[in-house]
Amino acid sequence: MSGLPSHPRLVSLEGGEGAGKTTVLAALRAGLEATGREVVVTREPGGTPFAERIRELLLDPGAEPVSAETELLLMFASRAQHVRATVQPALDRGAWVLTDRFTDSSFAYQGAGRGLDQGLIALLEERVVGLRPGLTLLLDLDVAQGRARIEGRDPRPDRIERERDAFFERARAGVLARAAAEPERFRVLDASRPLQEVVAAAVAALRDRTEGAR
Ligand code: T5A
Repeated sequence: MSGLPSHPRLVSLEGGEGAGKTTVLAALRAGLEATGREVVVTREPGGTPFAERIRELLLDPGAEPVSAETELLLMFASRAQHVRATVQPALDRGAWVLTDRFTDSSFAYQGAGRGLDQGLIALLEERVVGLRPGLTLLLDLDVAQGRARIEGRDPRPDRIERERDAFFERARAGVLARAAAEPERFRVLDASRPLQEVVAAAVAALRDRTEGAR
Protein backbone atom coordinates (compact mmCIF):
# COMPACT_ATOMS: atom_id res chain seq x y z
CA MET A 1 0.00 0.00 0.00
CA SER A 2 0.90 3.66 -0.11
CA GLY A 3 3.68 4.97 2.09
CA LEU A 4 1.67 8.08 2.97
CA PRO A 5 1.82 9.04 6.64
CA SER A 6 -1.40 8.52 8.57
CA HIS A 7 -2.30 10.83 11.44
CA PRO A 8 -3.77 9.19 14.55
CA ARG A 9 -5.96 12.21 15.36
CA LEU A 10 -7.46 12.45 11.87
CA VAL A 11 -10.62 10.33 11.67
CA SER A 12 -12.76 10.06 8.54
CA LEU A 13 -16.26 8.74 8.00
CA GLU A 14 -17.10 7.12 4.70
CA GLY A 15 -20.18 5.44 3.29
CA GLY A 16 -22.96 5.87 0.79
CA GLU A 17 -25.76 8.40 0.73
CA GLY A 18 -27.93 8.20 3.85
CA ALA A 19 -25.58 5.81 5.67
CA GLY A 20 -25.71 7.98 8.79
CA LYS A 21 -22.29 9.69 8.74
CA THR A 22 -23.57 13.09 9.82
CA THR A 23 -25.56 11.59 12.67
CA VAL A 24 -22.67 9.43 13.89
CA LEU A 25 -20.20 12.35 13.70
CA ALA A 26 -22.23 14.32 16.22
CA ALA A 27 -22.02 11.45 18.72
CA LEU A 28 -18.28 10.99 18.16
CA ARG A 29 -17.71 14.69 18.74
CA ALA A 30 -19.69 14.64 21.98
CA GLY A 31 -17.76 11.60 23.23
CA LEU A 32 -14.36 13.16 22.55
CA GLU A 33 -15.29 16.57 23.95
CA ALA A 34 -16.51 14.91 27.14
CA THR A 35 -12.93 13.76 27.70
CA GLY A 36 -11.63 17.33 27.39
CA ARG A 37 -10.20 17.05 23.90
CA GLU A 38 -10.49 19.78 21.28
CA VAL A 39 -12.47 18.46 18.32
CA VAL A 40 -12.86 19.93 14.85
CA VAL A 41 -15.76 18.49 12.84
CA THR A 42 -15.53 19.13 9.14
CA ARG A 43 -16.58 17.74 5.79
CA GLU A 44 -15.69 17.21 2.15
CA PRO A 45 -16.17 18.58 -0.32
CA GLY A 46 -15.96 21.74 1.77
CA GLY A 47 -14.57 22.45 5.21
CA THR A 48 -13.38 26.05 4.58
CA PRO A 49 -15.35 28.99 3.16
CA PHE A 50 -13.55 28.71 -0.20
CA ALA A 51 -13.88 24.92 -0.33
CA GLU A 52 -17.60 25.28 0.49
CA ARG A 53 -17.91 27.39 -2.66
CA ILE A 54 -16.30 24.57 -4.63
CA ARG A 55 -18.81 22.19 -2.98
CA GLU A 56 -21.68 24.33 -4.25
CA LEU A 57 -20.26 24.12 -7.78
CA LEU A 58 -19.84 20.36 -7.50
CA LEU A 59 -23.30 19.59 -6.17
CA ASP A 60 -25.31 22.10 -8.18
CA PRO A 61 -27.44 20.19 -10.71
CA GLY A 62 -26.88 22.79 -13.42
CA ALA A 63 -27.66 22.30 -17.10
CA GLU A 64 -24.08 21.74 -18.30
CA PRO A 65 -22.80 18.16 -17.98
CA VAL A 66 -19.68 18.05 -15.78
CA SER A 67 -16.90 15.76 -16.99
CA ALA A 68 -15.54 13.13 -14.61
CA GLU A 69 -12.10 14.74 -14.83
CA THR A 70 -13.47 18.16 -13.89
CA GLU A 71 -15.29 16.60 -10.96
CA LEU A 72 -12.14 14.82 -9.75
CA LEU A 73 -9.96 17.93 -9.94
CA LEU A 74 -12.55 20.05 -8.15
CA MET A 75 -12.79 17.43 -5.39
CA PHE A 76 -9.02 17.67 -4.99
CA ALA A 77 -9.04 21.48 -5.22
CA SER A 78 -11.49 21.50 -2.34
CA ARG A 79 -9.39 18.93 -0.44
CA ALA A 80 -6.13 20.85 -0.99
CA GLN A 81 -7.68 23.92 0.62
CA HIS A 82 -9.34 21.88 3.36
CA VAL A 83 -6.10 20.16 4.36
CA ARG A 84 -4.04 23.35 4.39
CA ALA A 85 -6.56 25.72 5.99
CA THR A 86 -8.48 23.45 8.37
CA VAL A 87 -7.12 19.93 8.87
CA GLN A 88 -3.37 20.44 9.24
CA PRO A 89 -3.58 23.55 11.47
CA ALA A 90 -6.01 21.70 13.78
CA LEU A 91 -3.76 18.62 13.95
CA ASP A 92 -0.72 20.85 14.57
CA ARG A 93 -2.34 22.42 17.64
CA GLY A 94 -3.27 19.00 19.05
CA ALA A 95 -6.96 18.85 18.12
CA TRP A 96 -8.84 15.79 16.88
CA VAL A 97 -10.27 16.20 13.38
CA LEU A 98 -13.43 14.30 12.44
CA THR A 99 -14.17 14.61 8.75
CA ASP A 100 -17.34 13.59 6.94
CA ARG A 101 -15.57 12.04 3.89
CA PHE A 102 -11.94 12.34 2.80
CA THR A 103 -9.80 10.98 -0.06
CA ASP A 104 -11.40 7.49 0.04
CA SER A 105 -14.54 9.15 -1.38
CA SER A 106 -12.59 10.17 -4.50
CA PHE A 107 -11.31 6.63 -4.97
CA ALA A 108 -14.88 5.35 -4.53
CA TYR A 109 -16.93 7.88 -6.49
CA GLN A 110 -14.56 9.22 -9.16
CA GLY A 111 -12.45 6.04 -9.35
CA ALA A 112 -14.80 3.07 -8.98
CA GLY A 113 -17.97 5.05 -9.75
CA ARG A 114 -16.87 7.13 -12.75
CA GLY A 115 -14.13 4.75 -13.91
CA LEU A 116 -11.25 7.23 -13.66
CA ASP A 117 -7.69 5.94 -13.36
CA GLN A 118 -6.97 4.93 -9.75
CA GLY A 119 -3.28 5.67 -10.38
CA LEU A 120 -4.09 9.31 -11.15
CA ILE A 121 -6.12 9.57 -7.94
CA ALA A 122 -3.29 7.97 -5.96
CA LEU A 123 -0.84 10.49 -7.46
CA LEU A 124 -3.09 13.40 -6.50
CA GLU A 125 -3.44 11.95 -3.00
CA GLU A 126 0.34 11.68 -2.67
CA ARG A 127 1.25 15.08 -4.12
CA VAL A 128 -1.71 17.22 -3.07
CA VAL A 129 -3.02 15.70 0.16
CA GLY A 130 0.01 14.00 1.67
CA LEU A 131 -1.69 12.31 4.61
CA ARG A 132 -4.27 9.71 5.49
CA PRO A 133 -6.57 9.31 8.46
CA GLY A 134 -5.40 7.07 11.27
CA LEU A 135 -8.91 5.67 11.46
CA THR A 136 -11.63 5.46 8.82
CA LEU A 137 -15.10 4.37 9.88
CA LEU A 138 -16.94 2.95 6.89
CA LEU A 139 -20.71 2.95 7.39
CA ASP A 140 -21.71 0.29 4.94
CA LEU A 141 -25.29 0.25 3.72
CA ASP A 142 -27.29 -1.23 0.88
CA VAL A 143 -27.76 1.46 -1.81
CA ALA A 144 -31.57 1.15 -1.91
CA GLN A 145 -31.80 1.44 1.88
CA GLY A 146 -29.66 4.58 1.85
CA ARG A 147 -31.80 6.12 -0.87
CA ALA A 148 -34.97 5.36 1.07
CA ARG A 149 -33.58 7.18 4.11
CA ILE A 150 -32.88 10.41 2.24
CA GLU A 151 -35.87 10.27 -0.08
CA GLY A 152 -38.11 13.28 0.30
CA ARG A 153 -35.49 15.13 2.39
CA ASP A 154 -34.69 17.51 -0.43
CA PRO A 155 -37.17 18.30 -3.21
CA ARG A 156 -34.19 19.09 -5.47
CA PRO A 157 -31.60 16.27 -5.19
CA ASP A 158 -27.99 17.39 -5.81
CA ARG A 159 -26.05 16.54 -8.97
CA ILE A 160 -24.46 13.39 -7.53
CA GLU A 161 -27.61 12.15 -5.77
CA ARG A 162 -29.21 12.10 -9.25
CA GLU A 163 -26.90 9.29 -10.35
CA ARG A 164 -28.30 5.82 -10.99
CA ASP A 165 -28.04 3.06 -8.39
CA ALA A 166 -25.38 1.26 -10.50
CA PHE A 167 -23.01 4.20 -9.91
CA PHE A 168 -23.50 3.98 -6.14
CA GLU A 169 -23.11 0.17 -6.26
CA ARG A 170 -19.70 0.60 -7.92
CA ALA A 171 -18.71 3.25 -5.37
CA ARG A 172 -19.77 0.97 -2.53
CA ALA A 173 -17.80 -1.98 -3.92
CA GLY A 174 -14.81 0.32 -4.43
CA VAL A 175 -14.65 1.54 -0.86
CA LEU A 176 -15.26 -1.96 0.54
CA ALA A 177 -12.27 -3.16 -1.50
CA ARG A 178 -10.16 -0.37 -0.02
CA ALA A 179 -11.27 -1.37 3.47
CA ALA A 180 -10.30 -4.99 2.80
CA ALA A 181 -6.87 -3.86 1.58
CA GLU A 182 -6.24 -1.66 4.65
CA PRO A 183 -7.77 -3.47 7.63
CA GLU A 184 -5.59 -1.55 10.12
CA ARG A 185 -7.05 1.79 9.12
CA PHE A 186 -10.67 0.86 8.35
CA ARG A 187 -13.45 -0.26 10.65
CA VAL A 188 -16.47 -1.41 8.63
CA LEU A 189 -19.75 -0.88 10.47
CA ASP A 190 -23.07 -2.37 9.41
CA ALA A 191 -25.13 0.82 8.95
CA SER A 192 -28.40 -1.07 8.44
CA ARG A 193 -28.64 -1.65 12.20
CA PRO A 194 -30.70 0.70 14.42
CA LEU A 195 -29.06 4.10 14.73
CA GLN A 196 -28.18 3.74 18.42
CA GLU A 197 -26.30 0.49 17.66
CA VAL A 198 -24.37 2.09 14.81
CA VAL A 199 -23.49 5.05 17.03
CA ALA A 200 -22.34 2.72 19.84
CA ALA A 201 -20.14 0.71 17.46
CA ALA A 202 -18.58 3.89 16.06
CA VAL A 203 -17.93 5.33 19.54
CA ALA A 204 -16.31 2.03 20.61
CA ALA A 205 -14.08 1.95 17.51
CA LEU A 206 -12.92 5.50 18.17
CA ARG A 207 -12.36 4.80 21.88
CA ASP A 208 -9.99 1.98 20.92
CA ARG A 209 -7.87 4.54 19.07
CA THR A 210 -8.02 7.40 21.55
CA GLU A 211 -6.16 5.39 24.18
CA GLY A 212 -2.54 6.45 23.92
CA ALA A 213 -3.14 8.96 21.12
CA ARG A 214 -3.89 12.02 23.21
N1 T5A B 1 -18.14 13.02 -3.15
C1 T5A B 1 -17.51 13.48 -2.05
C2 T5A B 1 -17.42 12.54 -4.24
O1 T5A B 1 -18.00 12.15 -5.26
N2 T5A B 1 -16.06 12.52 -4.17
C3 T5A B 1 -15.36 13.00 -3.08
O2 T5A B 1 -14.11 12.99 -3.07
C4 T5A B 1 -16.13 13.50 -1.98
C5 T5A B 1 -15.42 14.03 -0.75
C6 T5A B 1 -21.27 14.85 -0.84
C7 T5A B 1 -21.34 14.19 -2.17
O3 T5A B 1 -20.08 14.30 -2.80
C8 T5A B 1 -19.61 13.04 -3.21
C9 T5A B 1 -20.30 12.06 -2.31
C10 T5A B 1 -21.65 12.70 -2.05
O4 T5A B 1 -22.53 12.34 -3.08
P1 T5A B 1 -23.11 14.97 1.00
O5 T5A B 1 -24.30 15.82 1.14
O6 T5A B 1 -22.01 15.17 1.97
O7 T5A B 1 -22.54 15.19 -0.47
O8 T5A B 1 -23.60 13.48 0.87
P2 T5A B 1 -23.54 12.35 1.92
O9 T5A B 1 -22.19 12.32 2.53
O10 T5A B 1 -23.97 11.11 1.28
O11 T5A B 1 -24.57 12.84 3.04
P3 T5A B 1 -25.97 12.27 3.43
O12 T5A B 1 -26.56 13.29 4.35
O13 T5A B 1 -26.76 11.90 2.24
O14 T5A B 1 -25.67 10.95 4.21
P4 T5A B 1 -25.21 10.70 5.70
O15 T5A B 1 -24.58 11.93 6.31
O16 T5A B 1 -24.41 9.48 5.69
O17 T5A B 1 -26.58 10.39 6.44
P5 T5A B 1 -27.32 11.18 7.63
O18 T5A B 1 -26.59 11.05 8.89
O19 T5A B 1 -27.66 12.55 7.14
O20 T5A B 1 -28.64 10.29 7.73
C11 T5A B 1 -29.60 10.30 6.70
C12 T5A B 1 -30.97 9.98 7.31
O21 T5A B 1 -31.01 8.63 7.72
C13 T5A B 1 -31.32 8.53 9.11
C14 T5A B 1 -30.99 9.89 9.70
O22 T5A B 1 -31.75 10.14 10.85
C15 T5A B 1 -31.31 10.81 8.55
O23 T5A B 1 -32.69 11.09 8.53
N3 T5A B 1 -30.50 7.45 9.66
C16 T5A B 1 -30.97 6.26 10.07
N4 T5A B 1 -32.21 5.75 10.09
C17 T5A B 1 -32.34 4.48 10.56
N5 T5A B 1 -31.32 3.71 11.00
C18 T5A B 1 -30.06 4.19 10.97
N6 T5A B 1 -29.03 3.43 11.39
C19 T5A B 1 -29.85 5.52 10.48
N7 T5A B 1 -28.74 6.30 10.32
C20 T5A B 1 -29.15 7.46 9.81
